[in-house]
Amino acid sequence: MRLHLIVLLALCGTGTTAAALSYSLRGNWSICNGNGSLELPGAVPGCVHSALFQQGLIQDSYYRFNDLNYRWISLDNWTYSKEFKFPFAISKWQKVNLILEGVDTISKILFNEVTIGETDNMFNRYSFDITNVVRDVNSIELRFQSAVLYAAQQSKAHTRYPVPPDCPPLVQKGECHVNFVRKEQCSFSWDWGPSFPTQGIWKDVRIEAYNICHLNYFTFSPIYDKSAQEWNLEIEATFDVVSSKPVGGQVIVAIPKLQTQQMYNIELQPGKRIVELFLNISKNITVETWWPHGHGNQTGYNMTILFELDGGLNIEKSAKVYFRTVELIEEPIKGSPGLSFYFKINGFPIFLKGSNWIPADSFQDRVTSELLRLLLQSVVDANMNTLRVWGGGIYEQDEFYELCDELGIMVWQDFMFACALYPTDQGFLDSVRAEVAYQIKRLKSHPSIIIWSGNNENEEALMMNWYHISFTDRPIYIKDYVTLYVKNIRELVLAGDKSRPFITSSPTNGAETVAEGWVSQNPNSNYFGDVHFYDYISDCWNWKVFPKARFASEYGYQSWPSFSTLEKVSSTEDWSFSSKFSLHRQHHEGGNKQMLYQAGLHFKLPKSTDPLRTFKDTIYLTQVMQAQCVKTETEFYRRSRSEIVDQQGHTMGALYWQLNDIWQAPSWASLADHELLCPTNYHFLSSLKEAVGLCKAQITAIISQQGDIFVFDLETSAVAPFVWLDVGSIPGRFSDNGFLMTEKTRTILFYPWEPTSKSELEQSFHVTSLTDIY
Ligand code: BMA
Repeated sequence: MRLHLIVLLALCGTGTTAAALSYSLRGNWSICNGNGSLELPGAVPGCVHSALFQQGLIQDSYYRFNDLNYRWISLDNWTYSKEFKFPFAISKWQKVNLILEGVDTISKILFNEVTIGETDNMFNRYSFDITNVVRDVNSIELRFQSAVLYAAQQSKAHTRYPVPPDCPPLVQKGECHVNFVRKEQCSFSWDWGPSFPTQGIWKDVRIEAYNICHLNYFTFSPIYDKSAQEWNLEIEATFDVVSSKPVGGQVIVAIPKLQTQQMYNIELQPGKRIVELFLNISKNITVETWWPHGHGNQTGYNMTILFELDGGLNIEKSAKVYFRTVELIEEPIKGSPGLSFYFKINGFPIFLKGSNWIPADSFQDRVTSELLRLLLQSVVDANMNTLRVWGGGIYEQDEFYELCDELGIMVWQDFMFACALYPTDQGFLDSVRAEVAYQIKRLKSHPSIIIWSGNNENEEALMMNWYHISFTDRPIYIKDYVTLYVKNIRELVLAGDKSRPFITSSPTNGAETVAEGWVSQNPNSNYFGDVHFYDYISDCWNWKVFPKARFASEYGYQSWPSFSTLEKVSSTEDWSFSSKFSLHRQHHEGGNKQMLYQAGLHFKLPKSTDPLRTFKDTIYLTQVMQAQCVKTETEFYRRSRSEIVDQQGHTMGALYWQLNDIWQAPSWASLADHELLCPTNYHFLSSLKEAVGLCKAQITAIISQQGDIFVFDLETSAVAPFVWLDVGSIPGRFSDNGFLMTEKTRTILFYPWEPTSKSELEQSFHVTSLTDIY
């Protein structure tokens, strides 16, 4: 048996006994369903769906209609259990805690058959004191309740007034009352995603045992003192002191590259204790600041903190510290009413260009480090500098933010509330408060996060009356809104993190929203704050339809994913635009029609005699349409940076909806592969459906290999608009794609994400251009 045991750095200098140990409970657990008819092994971290799949008890959940076929999984109540031996003599430990970094979501926890606690929030970290129940041989059980059933119960119990929406639109085929449970909101379905409200232990689980005292957390914030022109570091360490007497000692903080070392004397009284340290970096030392991608380096400094405490107890921690300032500037603009809304990083105004991030999979155990790295590397390769972690998903894993720090990606971090009103009864608020306090602590040391935002679109939902609330009832909901986002979340942010701004919602009017009592008459105003803008009816080639807003934090158009992506989750009878499958996967009302309508404004719609050809061509055309629309709109926002026209403009951010997909279905997701900092542009003299003289282009490619990169030497027999290169399911990135080929030859590079060969690429290679349809 492999012993998952880490003796922490806290060692007694003289004796042989460790002062703290961490024993991992990751790995194999047993899982069983409510009536005991199904028993199977399951991995932790993991979830029920993944366990069932790994045991061959279900197919791929994303295959065809399996989101509906497997609804029973989320409606059942599952139990996770494990037996294990405690590796050391229990009597040696003053305190033993069970630590759960993430439980999804509603569970009762039994340790040696004693109930030790409950969980109701997948975004919270739980610590339960098991000192009095732990034995040499132990059993642990997490009895889950279906989050769907729990949400229904909670909503039913909320009798004073309804908290809408009750259910998602029918087209989403989702579950109801997600706003009553602190779980990934899109796991009950979204307009681009399936309903898989799974259950499980989705993060680390371990036992921590210690004597004397234990360091629970350690966070830090670099703060720039403008008047003194120097950097300081505010460090906070939270201890659990189990010794009956005060514990004294010294702390030594060192950042060698900044020639900084400081020593502090501390004395910790018994109980939960917070130590606050203030480290000054001499202004004679040059501190290199952290910059967003494209604006400078992402310099970070290694820091160590050593606590030398009574009884020879030494605790050492290390971290990377980055120095940067961020300001949200809301000031009058000459020639335009309202206020600006832009970010200054290290004192410099920066245009935020990027996209919106959603969870990368319905089942987080499938989101690997490699996947995160590939996606985030693609973000910087495409010259973006910002991602918004959208409020309907999850607070991402640590690695996501570490990569954003490293790559220079600024993060707009929503709190996880989206497109709904929320209850504010005490139980709900307590759970949210614990979640928010924990997430601030976990995330605040990351320089990449430049703003906290209270929610996604809830101010708009309330003020634009999405849920048809009568005028007389509205004050109840406004009160709830202010209670949740202002009196609780904002208050916790202000107390816990002074190093970045907070806004209550997105979209919001910023300072104007505050002035109007935290809810604006029109949160989507072009004169204040940020806007979300969607218009599927107007012609997207006409830039006049776009808002000249201060900041566009969401906008976009749907497309279908490539045929090679769909092929894996469908069967032959699904391969037409009007198939049951094509309707089923579309979760946005009227989405398929809207795409064809928008494409039809400028392109001839495919009508081959071969139905499969028509399907593939239609998919291709929706992608061309999406690329053109997003390009036109993005370029409009970039242009609006330096203009005030009709009293509107000075746009300082464009984040399109959305970067990534959760499953293989139509959505707003796209990732453009372009290495140039600005686009090579062209002007079409007419819509392409009216173009004359286009003839079928025969495009060939000679593929060669140069190290890890593959070179595609293309040759065309005619002018070819929107040349799309496809290598099927081989993951990787082309240096350019979807381009206009006016020259006879062109060289494109392919960067594979996994090892592949020239012959594999040759076999999978497929090229399409608009002339194939015409
Ligand atoms: C906005 C987002 C998402 C949604 C998208 C597309 O409302 O915040 O809720 O998926 O538009 O409809």
